[in-house]
Amino acid sequence: MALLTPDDLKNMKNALVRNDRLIEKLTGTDLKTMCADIYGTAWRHEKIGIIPITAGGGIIGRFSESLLHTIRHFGMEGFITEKTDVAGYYEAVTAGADIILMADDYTFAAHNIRNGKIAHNQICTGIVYSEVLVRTRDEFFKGADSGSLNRVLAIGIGKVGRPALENLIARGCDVCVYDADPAVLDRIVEEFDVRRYDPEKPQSFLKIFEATPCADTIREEMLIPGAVLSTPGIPCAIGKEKRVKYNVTTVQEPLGIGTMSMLYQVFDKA
Ligand code: NAD
Ligand code: 2YH
Repeated sequence: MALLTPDDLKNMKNALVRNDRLIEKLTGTDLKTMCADIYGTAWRHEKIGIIPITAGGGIIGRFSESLLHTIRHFGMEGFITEKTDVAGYYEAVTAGADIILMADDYTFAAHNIRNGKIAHNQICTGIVYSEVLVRTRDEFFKGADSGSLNRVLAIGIGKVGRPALENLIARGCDVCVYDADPAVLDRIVEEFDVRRYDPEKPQSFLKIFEATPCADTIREEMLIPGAVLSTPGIPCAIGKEKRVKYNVTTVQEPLGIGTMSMLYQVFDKA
């Protein structure tokens, strides 16, 4: 299980602003509007309680603070409990929290204690990053071959990649999959109507989704110049040199985009 580190979060404030603007440029709507549209929900001034959790690897520096920053950046109300764990849960509920955010080493959950809805970070992250590709407007890819616009390469079909893949298929994309684990790849091509990416017979793409814990997973031959890469994977799947050489637009941020997706999943219907 890849745990976030304080270092992963040190530039998240800038990254959140940059990525929100980028999402608007690509899709025509900002992150908040996009999440509301994905889930058909709306924020109705629910108060969000963030509980630091000491279990397992313990408190991660900047984690709760980054969640609070995300909430406030998007104009919502929230607080971090002074106490941790069960005492923090009691504090959050008695202080009037409608939604609880908390994470241990395995699960980062949002629980709306008014309507009972619960969201999982890995699922919601996969959904929102894959939706960025689905919603990127064709005009963004000036002069591109129209056959490439619906094709997506999905790399890393784990706990984030799988819900992303399911969403891409449900949204009508023609998906090619790659995972470094041959057993995962075999299972996925058997289960879903998708093609396997064969590194021996490279293909190039305008739209790439990536969710692995490895750097540099995007090979040059996978890229059509001007491609959009939507990747929650940490560290980033592409280095600066390749990004510049192929003019790749990269959506990547370590925590806030997935958190917004979780919150909108647990809000009430619009
Ligand atoms: P996971 O372990 O469940 O899945 C990762 C998948 O990637 C596995 O199937 C693995 O075989 C595959 N893989 C590993 N190395 C590869 C490589 N070099 N090439 C191709 N495939 C490779 O992990 P996960 O929970 O799905 O998380 C994936 C990444 O997303 C992690 O880096 C995690 O920290 C990150 N993440 C980010 C956010 C965010 O908000 N940005 C949220 C959740 C997870
Ligand atoms: O980073 C994690 C895990 N990988 C689960 C999240 C899935 N993307 N957990 C964060 C732990 C936070 C810590 N317990 C705290 O500071 O409260």
